[in-house]
Amino acid sequence: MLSSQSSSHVYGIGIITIMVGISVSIIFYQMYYLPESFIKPAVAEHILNPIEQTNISMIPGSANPDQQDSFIPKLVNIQLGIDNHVIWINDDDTPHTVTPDHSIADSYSGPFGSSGVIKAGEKYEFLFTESLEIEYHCEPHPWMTGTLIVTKQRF
Ligand SMILES: [Cu+2]
Repeated sequence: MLSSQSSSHVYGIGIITIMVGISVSIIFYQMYYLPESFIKPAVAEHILNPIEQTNISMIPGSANPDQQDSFIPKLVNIQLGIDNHVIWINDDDTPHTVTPDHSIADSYSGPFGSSGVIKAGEKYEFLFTESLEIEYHCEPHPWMTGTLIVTKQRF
């Protein structure tokens, strides 16, 4: 008699635990998984992991307005799935920024542009996942300019 009572008690706790577990899973799914899947569009694997990266250097002396070159290369054509992972490297001894002339965002990677200055020796990187054209500059040195043209892969 005693043992059957205690076993039904254990059984009850088991049911409650499962119910709570299911509720928590549903809440977690709705709060975290669903909004995430709505925000992030599905991007093809070859675009998320391109075969090459594009390097753009901020060359020494870029802070000097008399210098012709700053972002090298200045105009870059990028192909999605080939070289759409772009890295700016500050090879100068002065902090610079990568700032779009007009604010622009990639629907997967978010707003484009360095969040603050890129110090000497540091870098800023961005993964492009859709076709767009960006003109950008350096905030403290507006004569430093560059252009990116991102297009779909050409066969
Ligand atoms: Cu600068």
